[in-house]
Amino acid sequence: MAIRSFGGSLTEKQREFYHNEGYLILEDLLNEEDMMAPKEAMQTKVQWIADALASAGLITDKLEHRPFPYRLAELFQGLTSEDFLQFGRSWRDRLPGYYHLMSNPKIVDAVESLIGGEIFSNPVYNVRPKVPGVAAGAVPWHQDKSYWPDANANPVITVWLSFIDATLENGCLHLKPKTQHSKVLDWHHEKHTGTGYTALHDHQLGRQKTVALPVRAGTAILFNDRLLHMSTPNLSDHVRWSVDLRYQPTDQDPMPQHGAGFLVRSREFPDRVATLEDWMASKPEHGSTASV
Ligand SMILES: O=C(O)CCC(=O)C(=O)O
Repeated sequence: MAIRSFGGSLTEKQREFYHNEGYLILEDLLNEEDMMAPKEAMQTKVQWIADALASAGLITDKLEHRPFPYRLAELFQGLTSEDFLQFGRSWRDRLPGYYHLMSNPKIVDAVESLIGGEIFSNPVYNVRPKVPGVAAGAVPWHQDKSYWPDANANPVITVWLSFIDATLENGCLHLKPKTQHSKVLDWHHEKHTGTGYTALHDHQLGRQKTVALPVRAGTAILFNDRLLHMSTPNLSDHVRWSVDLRYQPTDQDPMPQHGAGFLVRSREFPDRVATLEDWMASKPEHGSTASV
């Protein structure tokens, strides 16, 4: 099948790989400067958590001087998974650093190559602090589509980004190439992590081989929302920080039941692209009065 050609930053070969395999790795897509604002947002949240743990009498030292990969892990040493989960297994705070990440032209240019220049940033994004010892860090086999089965949005592209080196030890992403054409499989909610992830049984996974994807910090992994994927537990002494973002064409279901997404690029109506202020106010477009 001929693959429709759009602009953007991907080569023909990369687009072909994505369409054939269902995923694509963009090594070192982001540099330190690109990662600075989102990391600041993550650190803001870690500070809120440290303050909350101290106020609750669960810790006495907020570990303010510990480095980014270690601080959150060490704050929860000796505490329980429930203590951790009260802050959410993944985060979606309206902090400016996340808008800057979602709007980063390096990311949006790559997405444009796959879906064209009218791009909506889907409300479902997750900042994932995978903390050692917290069962919810390991994500069971699933298709992202199981989280929005009724949404008339296709394609939805996940852009998964590592903020520290993701390794086999700290629980990198694993996926099954070429499974993107499968139907949405019957999923269930797992019961052992405390978060009710959507999950598939082993017998539903088919014969396609599993590929583990250890990647350096700053790398992006793009994949389709029907592709089977999972991640393993964090067996290291630090947090495996990642963010997964999602994008789709603007003529698709914006999924307001999941929150407010925003117009991140429009070649046709560039003035309507949501500004930081719009996003902070949950406005999907600039100048629009609609709020979701
Ligand atoms: O980051 C992980 O460990 C899992 C990510 C994932 O399942 C997703 O982005 O859909």
